[in-house]
Amino acid sequence: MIGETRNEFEKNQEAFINELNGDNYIKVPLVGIFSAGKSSLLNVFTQKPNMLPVDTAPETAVAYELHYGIGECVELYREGKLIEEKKLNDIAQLATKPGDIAMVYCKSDPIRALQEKGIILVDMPGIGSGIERHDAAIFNYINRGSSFILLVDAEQGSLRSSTLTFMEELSQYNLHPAVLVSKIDKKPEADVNDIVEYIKFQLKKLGDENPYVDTVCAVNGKLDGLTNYLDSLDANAMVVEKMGGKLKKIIDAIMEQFKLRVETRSKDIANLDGKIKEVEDEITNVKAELPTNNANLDTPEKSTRDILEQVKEALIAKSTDIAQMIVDKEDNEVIKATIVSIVRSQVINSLREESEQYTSTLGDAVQEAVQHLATIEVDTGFIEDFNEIIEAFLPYIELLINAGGIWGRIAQVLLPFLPDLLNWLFGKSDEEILEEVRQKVIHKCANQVTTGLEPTIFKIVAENQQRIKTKMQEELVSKMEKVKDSLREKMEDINKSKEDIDAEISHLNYAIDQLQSIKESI
Ligand SMILES: Nc1nc2c(ncn2[C@@H]2O[C@H](COP(=O)(O)OP(=O)(O)OP(=O)(O)O)[C@@H](O)[C@H]2O)c(=O)[nH]1
Ligand SMILES: [Mg+2]
Repeated sequence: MIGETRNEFEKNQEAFINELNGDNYIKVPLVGIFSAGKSSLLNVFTQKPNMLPVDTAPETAVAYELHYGIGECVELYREGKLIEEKKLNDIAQLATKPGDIAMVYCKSDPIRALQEKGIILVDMPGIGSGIERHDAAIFNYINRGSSFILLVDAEQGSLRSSTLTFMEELSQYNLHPAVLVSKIDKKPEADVNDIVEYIKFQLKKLGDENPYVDTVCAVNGKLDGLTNYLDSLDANAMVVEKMGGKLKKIIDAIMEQFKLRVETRSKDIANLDGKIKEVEDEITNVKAELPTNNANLDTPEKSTRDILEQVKEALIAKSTDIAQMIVDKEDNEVIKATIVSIVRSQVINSLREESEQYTSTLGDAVQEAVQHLATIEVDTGFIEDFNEIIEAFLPYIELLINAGGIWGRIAQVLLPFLPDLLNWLFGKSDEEILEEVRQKVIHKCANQVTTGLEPTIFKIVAENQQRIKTKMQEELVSKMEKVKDSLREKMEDINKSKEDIDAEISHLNYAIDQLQSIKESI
């Protein structure tokens, strides 16, 4: 490797190895409405009856990752930094804040066995246990593509809309949770079977072709639904898939450069000096400004309007469900959690779409603009793979969302309006009530929520567009540097014998073949 390729490889290699040496466990968060029995189930699974706090009131406040450790303790992390440590027995005394992660080190053999398989279970705050708590915790795991387990309380009879909405949200991110029906001691077996079938039907409707639905019971120690699912997870294969893809990209970048060098050295190029100078000038120009041929790009204002319109439509589409929850006098926190779930999944998907659209429009424009450059004569393909640019944006909105407290603000908008509704429902028919509440949801909730979101969405969109531009600029400069490296190498050929040049070219070709076979073996 030479020049820019070597620099790039060294950077990529370091990042890759750091990631490989880092936390490569598959995290499996247990989610579900508050009081569904998540912590109770884990207390039975770990064979540590009183380890995790359990109650009928919303109890679990942050994510608890269950690790094996002989010196039993719990460490509280905030934004990746350790801020507090306690004995495991004092777990309930941690001064937690929404979004914190608690690492629990417990002397539990089932946890050790799971960890050796590469899996870490995570106890999560319940849906409806407070917007900030639940959402900050959930977001930490959604982004990392974890496998979720959704606990559904058998006592509820069927799926509540809050649980359904959350299931829908996960499916929008292509995450298909395994569902476990809990507290089955409270229902006759026939009812439990009906619930299982109904949930399977719901999951299939959401695009999960082969849904995993089973039952558990903390009270009777019935764990096979949980253990069978955990046995079915191949953590190693999941890591290989994720890291293998990254390794292939690193290898591709090297191969691409070797091929370019072979090509450059194998053909006659007139006026090499002039060509190198030309490429250098082009690099300077691209560094100063990305050539875009007046692309018809959406302004941040226009993108923000589009996204908010889609959020509003999503809320309107769900307005009957929300109205039904209000009429049924469901817990306010649960209603808010449902609305936030609808808004969040729409915001994320719309932002992703806008990001893809912006990247491809800008990419096409840049490609067109650089067609006539001397550099591109040698190197035809420019940024074939937009995926990396788009992928990079998810962690970025996570930062903004967590920092901006966006979901808390949505909740503030909803707070004053929900209790109000119940006062004027008296004396009307069910249909009338539902329709009136639905209209209120549309007018108050959809409008206010989207207005409240506007500044944050605008900020994300504007920064994201800038990020895409910068990234594309860097990519283009890097491509041009590689062309320059290969032209320089060709310059040196003037002082070499034909045999030496042929030998070096065949060496490069050999390396290309080797890299190809390594790639195929991953
Ligand atoms: N009958 C019965 N009750 C259960 C079972 N599992 C849990 N419970 C009870 O349900 C209540 C809530 O249990 P938790 O384990 O705190 O529920 P959770 O899902 O962790 O709740 P949050 O942390 O608040 O989201 C407690 O009073 C438990 O005793 C079960 O299998 N059967
Ligand atoms: Mg709990």
